[in-house]
Amino acid sequence: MAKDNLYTKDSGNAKIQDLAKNTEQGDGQFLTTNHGLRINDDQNSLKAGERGATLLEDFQLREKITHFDHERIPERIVHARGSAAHGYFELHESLSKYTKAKFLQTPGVRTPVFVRFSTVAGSRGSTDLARDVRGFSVKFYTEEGNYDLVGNNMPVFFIQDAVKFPDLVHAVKPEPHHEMPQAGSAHDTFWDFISLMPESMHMIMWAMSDRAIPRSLRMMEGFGVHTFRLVNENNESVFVKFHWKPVLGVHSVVWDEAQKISGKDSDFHRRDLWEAIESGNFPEWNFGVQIVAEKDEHKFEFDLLDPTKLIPEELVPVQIIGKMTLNRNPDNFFAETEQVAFHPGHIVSGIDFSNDPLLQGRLFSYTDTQLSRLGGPNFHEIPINRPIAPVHNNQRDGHMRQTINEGQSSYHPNTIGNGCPFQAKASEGGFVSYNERIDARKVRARSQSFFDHFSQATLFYNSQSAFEKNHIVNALRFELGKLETEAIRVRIVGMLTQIDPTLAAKVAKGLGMEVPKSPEKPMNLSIPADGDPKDFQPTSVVSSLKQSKALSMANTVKDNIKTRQIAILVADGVDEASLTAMKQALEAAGAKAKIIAPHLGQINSANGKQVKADQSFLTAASVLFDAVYVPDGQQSANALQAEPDAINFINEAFKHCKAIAADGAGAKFLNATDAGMKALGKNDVDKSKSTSGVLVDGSPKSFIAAIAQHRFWEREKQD
Ligand code: HDE
Repeated sequence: MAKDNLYTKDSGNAKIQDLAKNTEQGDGQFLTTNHGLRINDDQNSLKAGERGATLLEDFQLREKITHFDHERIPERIVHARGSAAHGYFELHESLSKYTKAKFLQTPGVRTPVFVRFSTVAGSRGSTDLARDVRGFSVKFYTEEGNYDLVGNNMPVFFIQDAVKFPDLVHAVKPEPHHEMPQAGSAHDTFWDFISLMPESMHMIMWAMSDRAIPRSLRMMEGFGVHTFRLVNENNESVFVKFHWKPVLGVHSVVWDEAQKISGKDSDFHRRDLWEAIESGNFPEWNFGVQIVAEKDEHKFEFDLLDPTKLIPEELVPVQIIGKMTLNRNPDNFFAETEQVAFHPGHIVSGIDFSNDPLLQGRLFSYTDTQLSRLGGPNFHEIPINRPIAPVHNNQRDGHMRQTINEGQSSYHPNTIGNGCPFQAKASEGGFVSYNERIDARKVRARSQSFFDHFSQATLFYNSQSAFEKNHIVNALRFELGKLETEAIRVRIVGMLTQIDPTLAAKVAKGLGMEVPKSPEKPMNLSIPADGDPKDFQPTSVVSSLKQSKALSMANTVKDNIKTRQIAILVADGVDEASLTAMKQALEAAGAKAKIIAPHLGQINSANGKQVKADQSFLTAASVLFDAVYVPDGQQSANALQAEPDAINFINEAFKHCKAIAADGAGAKFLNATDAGMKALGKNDVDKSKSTSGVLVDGSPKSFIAAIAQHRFWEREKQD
């Protein structure tokens, strides 16, 4: 492929398809063995007579079963459960002032990407709705090689040093003696570890917030987490943090809902991503950077190298420089989503690492893990991992080598191969590490500037709206409530006092315990054998910034209902006009409306027209929808009133603070539900503009405005 074609407007994933794919389609083809022999009978094994034993000679059977026996590869140690999609990144603002990375130079240029989202703790088949951090990995197939931005949906991490990662992961994974619980942090080993790691407290605030239970993978932020470096043509460097901001806003479900979704549809996020792309609703994120000049490295109250800290947007604004769009689902889950191998060390000239000790450790781990997961050193040759930039080097052989290297020389320097492949000068795109000055002693130690473990946890908590704070309190009560060891609860509540005394008091109240008067100093438990305890105490820093708007989801985008799933509850006798008017209005606004009825098939409307049910009450559930509408039609309303599942549908939608609308007799049915009694009985339904999110005037306009609000948290009991 001509190099100059790569960066035209219409370049994109078609190019990846050409270069990296090795597809197989059986359409119109004969069935064959792996060696190309046409198969005549794939229904019966070869036997000594119709009722006789199977013959060892049956090479066809043996090949098929052998391949099947080896179909599984080790799942990822962490981030095993994932979903992915193809797309492109389009640059809007040149970053040439800061970086020489080619894909960040020219506005309008599109770079193909493959993006994998994941949960961390669960196994491959675990639920999407676990309370967990989400991985947000982006592989940019740039002209200069693959660049992987392997981030999360939370901007900080639990630990400061890579050496603690195996401990953290062992603690959160199912407990080793009985392998429980799956994909959950609400158990003793996780909180035992956390109770001894005060540095985790900021991340714990994020993990206990609604960020850990996203409404959709398309509605999560993404963060590079670590501070990285950008390096320009003149070898000048700045520090940078990377951000992905979803165009649809950041939205979450509530914990009760998350647990129910896990039962009703444990593929909820995977399905949502897949269906959005299939229906042409391409997920989009704006890409932003926070730039810090090298001279400003030490001007903050925290250390830029500490991955338990974020840079508040009030201090350094996020500059949006481009947009990512996901527009194609993978063709094959295993070949692409499972075999993709990300690595923070896959970088391109113009981007470099900082000395964040967590990042430094990651630079070792990711190649190492692929060796056991993908079986050998040639995983870069798997189609999804192949760069679109040409690969030439003297690496040879190994398991499953695909490339047939020609020629006599496989070493450098050489004369036999005319010195090829040869090294590239920096001006030719050769990677040169940033020339950072280092003057240091070799020590096993942590910088004092990493010892503030609470100020940003407090900043995060104080930046939350009342309902978000409430959710954090409840999440902590839930998680700690599941513990069997009382002493762990005491230590955690002790640590919470250092974040916010009210938070600690509320959590303690829910657990039926006292806030400890003089909390244990947990760091004493994890100092080196001959360390001095006083050197390891968390230092007390009070953040000058009291609140940061960007940290609260209450301030997110709430201006549209695109891709929202709306349930319309109907039964025989429904008023067809009342149903159709709302359905059309919702769909015109970009939502997906589904008709739910007591049974599948056709429903007879009051005017005799038939309406097709999309789902029955058996297969549908309120937790799988964003809002619910009950159209007019007396007979339909009566039938729904006699249907416990329909009543439950409304009650759950109400409990989960969703918009509910009804028209005519539909409103009478609402009255029969607890939700309707509460909302309507209080008489707080203003016909044009409801603050409770329960609307009974059948107006599509008000319903659409209500759905766009995402949830009506005012309904929740505040503690
Ligand atoms: Fe990872 N991490 N990680 N991690 N990580 C892996 O690599 C590791 C960390 C992240 O969709 C593994 O291929 C260490 C932070 C994502 O395929 C493994 C440390 C962040 C994914 C690994 C960290 C991440 C991984 C497992 C501490 C956010 C999924 C399978 C030093 C910035 C990538 C694999 C995908 C996967 C190691 C910490 C993000 C074992 C040692 C911090 C999104 O190599």
